[in-house]
Amino acid sequence: ENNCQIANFQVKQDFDRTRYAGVWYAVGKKDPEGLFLLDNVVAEFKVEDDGRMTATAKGRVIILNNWEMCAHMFATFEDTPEPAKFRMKYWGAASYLQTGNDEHWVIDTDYDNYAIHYSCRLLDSDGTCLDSYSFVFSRHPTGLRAEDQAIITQKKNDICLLGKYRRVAHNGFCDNTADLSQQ
Ligand code: AZE
Repeated sequence: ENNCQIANFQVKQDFDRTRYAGVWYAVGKKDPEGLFLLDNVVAEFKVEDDGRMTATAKGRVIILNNWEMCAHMFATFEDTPEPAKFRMKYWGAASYLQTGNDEHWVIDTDYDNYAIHYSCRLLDSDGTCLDSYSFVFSRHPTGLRAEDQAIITQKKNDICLLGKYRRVAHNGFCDNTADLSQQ
């Protein structure tokens, strides 16, 4: 039973951050209000020596005055009592990029092929979300495997965002900057 109250959204059970680590290509996204990553979004998650999760991400953005650039972002994750739910503090390599403190929920992943993430920025008084974003990630830059597509469609429906996603293009726009793994 799901009435779109985010407290009822199921997240990945027994989430394993070590298996989640590594490079993920965004292949689909649902945008929040305001400025956001446009396309060419690639994230790399790590588990630090102290066990905390961190990430870097790149993606094409258009900032003030129609300036198109590749945003290079950093994030640290604060654990919560639920292993698949984090608070993500993030900031840009350049000061004119976005900073924030967002939820980061791993709705589902098989670790080897797909993941779907969810973030609610603004909760309504009835427990539904007024401003959310979500990424569908793949280990493969070419997209999801056919066998994973049905799972992702079901999960989009479960988080009340079915039909709200768009495909994320990868055309090399962010490929010429420093390797993500060196950050
Ligand atoms: C996410 C997961 C990996 C780490 C980070 C992520 C989100 C980044 C943004 C960046 C926005 C930048 C903008 C710049 C002008 C979820 C991919 C940091 C939301 C809008």
